[in-house]
Amino acid sequence: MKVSVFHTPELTPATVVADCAIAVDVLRATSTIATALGSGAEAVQAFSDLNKLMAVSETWAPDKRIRAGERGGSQVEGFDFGNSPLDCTPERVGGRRLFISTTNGTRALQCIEAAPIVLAAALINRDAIVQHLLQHKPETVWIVGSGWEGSFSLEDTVCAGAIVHGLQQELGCSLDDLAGNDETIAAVSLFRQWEGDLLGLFHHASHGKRLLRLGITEDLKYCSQLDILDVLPIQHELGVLIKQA
Ligand code: 3SL
Repeated sequence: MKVSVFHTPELTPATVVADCAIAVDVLRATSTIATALGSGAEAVQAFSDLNKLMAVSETWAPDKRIRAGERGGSQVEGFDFGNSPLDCTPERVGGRRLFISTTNGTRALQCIEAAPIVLAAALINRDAIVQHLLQHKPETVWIVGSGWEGSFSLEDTVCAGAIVHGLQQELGCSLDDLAGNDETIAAVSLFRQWEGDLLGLFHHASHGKRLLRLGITEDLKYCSQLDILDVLPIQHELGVLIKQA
């Protein structure tokens, strides 16, 4: 298995695909997706375009859908949710489809949607991702960070590092055996430096600071937790993720 990390969708190769591609948007889209599925959402359908989300979700009965829309960290007017994982309680999302569009996370998912296996990872479900990779052993794995409007983000990179670190520990191999590019080595180094204080790292991250300015502190705490959710969000049809049983 060779794992390559790409910091943003823009840096991800467009002409080839990996056997397994993993989108990461720790703050907050993939944390929200994993939480919604863990709370019993029927599925999560991701859109980069808000109008398209509206049109497709309109074909669903109102009591079977939740519309989540975020731009710039804030909830889009007219949507049921913004992008807070803490909104995704079993009472609110259970048995419903979550239609979601966010600034960067849903674009990352879209950029890898052609891969044979597409997963959504965050720190909260890191071990579920590691266990899936150990079980299926895809030859090539890409971990694609969402970043922020084309720029590198600390929180997605540390999550990529956490996944590779977890794999390396389970396989007992060297990092060189696993790493498909230099970014992978850098991501693991970042994780090893900060694994004891992931919330502290979020306070240095530009998007962490953006959310804190908006008063979104509880989400940061929640998203900084490692391995608290045994949920594997996997693409079932184009743009639609379900929880793998
Ligand atoms: O960029 C994204 O996709 C988001 O997850 C941003 S936010 O955390 O909802 O502000």
